[in-house]
Amino acid sequence: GAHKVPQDDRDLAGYDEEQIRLMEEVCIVLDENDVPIGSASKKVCHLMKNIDEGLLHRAFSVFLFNSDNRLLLQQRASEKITFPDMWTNTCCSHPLGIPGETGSELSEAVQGVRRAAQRKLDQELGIPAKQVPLDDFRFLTRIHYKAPSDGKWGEHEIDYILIIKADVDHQANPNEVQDAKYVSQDELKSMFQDSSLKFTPWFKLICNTMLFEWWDHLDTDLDRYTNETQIRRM
Ligand code: DMA
Ligand code: MN
Repeated sequence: GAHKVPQDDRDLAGYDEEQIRLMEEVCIVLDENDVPIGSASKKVCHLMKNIDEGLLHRAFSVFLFNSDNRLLLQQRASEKITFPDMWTNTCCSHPLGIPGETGSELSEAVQGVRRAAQRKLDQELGIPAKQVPLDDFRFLTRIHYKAPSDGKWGEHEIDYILIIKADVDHQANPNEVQDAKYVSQDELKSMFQDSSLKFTPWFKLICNTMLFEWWDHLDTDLDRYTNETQIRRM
């Protein structure tokens, strides 16, 4: 039979070996209401030809603030297949179609993305799990968005937004992250003025709509923004 091995995959030829391997991860395929309807590889979920046919998957975005309310940003590695070299929020990825990370009830799904967030903060940034306890991740809302990367690849996700306040140790995994830094609101706004810097589309979307309002309310009444049940279509 015509069994395809990943190394012979023409969609992935020329990319970093580790990032090619990660394209075999199993993502959660959704309907428009965030109900899981199946699973597909990370590769299949991020090919624009599939996205153009409506394929949608579950994701998360973490915004980690230290005790001075500075936000940890990362610059994606050049090895990333989608959105390489761009500055973005602390950590983004996908809950996998495995026990503990998936679910159809909102509370179960949130718990699943918390586990995935803890897993990826360690894998991308070397942040020990015990410094980011599951219960400390606050779920804000879900964003349904679509964004092309380079023509061949892109995103089409329902993205769970998580905020955590924690003072952490971090050491970037260079295959994922080429730079990381904490910024104040003013420092982030001046980064946006620097035309030599590129930002991911989902980070820009969240910054242009909700981030600075949440940021202003971190220590006072963030509760009024948490556990939103409506999916924001953007
Ligand atoms: C995917 O992020 C998730 C969002 C919200 C865009 P990513 O491309 O960084 O995923 P991964 O780290 O798993 O490659
Ligand atoms: Mn994705």
